[in-house]
Amino acid sequence: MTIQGEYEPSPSKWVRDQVETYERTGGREANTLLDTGLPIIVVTTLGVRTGKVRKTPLMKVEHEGEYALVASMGGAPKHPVWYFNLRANPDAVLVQDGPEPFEVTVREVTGDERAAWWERSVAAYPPYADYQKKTDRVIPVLVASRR
Ligand code: F42
Repeated sequence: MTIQGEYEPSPSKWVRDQVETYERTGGREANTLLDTGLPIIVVTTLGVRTGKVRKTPLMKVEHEGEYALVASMGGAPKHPVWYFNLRANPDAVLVQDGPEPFEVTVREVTGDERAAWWERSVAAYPPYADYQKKTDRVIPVLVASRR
């Protein structure tokens, strides 16, 4: 399963290396955030300006077969760029959680639905709560569902 476009690896070396190892081993290696032991997924998006294929590791927040994608970027003041890629191209997205990527459709959640997913996100990765305290922006939560 692919998305049409040229793959442009992340400019950040640790992120690029994580994606490379995760893909090469079908998720058997590089499947946690650094040494936290907490699982990650790899999300493929299409660049909103370049049309290039981008691959972004995110924490795994799974519930009944759907996944939350939390645009936290460590509580930085700005949204990560992949968030805009997803908003612009919500149907050109893959999630890899194990050996093979699969197609998903992505939507941003709000209100009670966001609150429920936020609770699940913090349960999966408690530092998200600290990231929200660090920043004035409301951290976007998107939900990826299999197509
Ligand atoms: N980030 C999170 O926000 N949430 C997480 O849960 C999370 C978990 C995580 C786990 C493991 C890990 O290795 C990394 C993790 N990260 C997490 C970090 C995440 O993988 C991203 O590195 C981070 O969120 C920053 O995302 P970013 O998309 O802002 O990345 C920047 C550095 C980047 O790649 N920039 C590219 C560049 O060349 O500078 C551009 C990428 C791009 O998509 N460009 C678009 C295009 O059209 O191609 C648009 C460009 C534009 O300017 O409009």
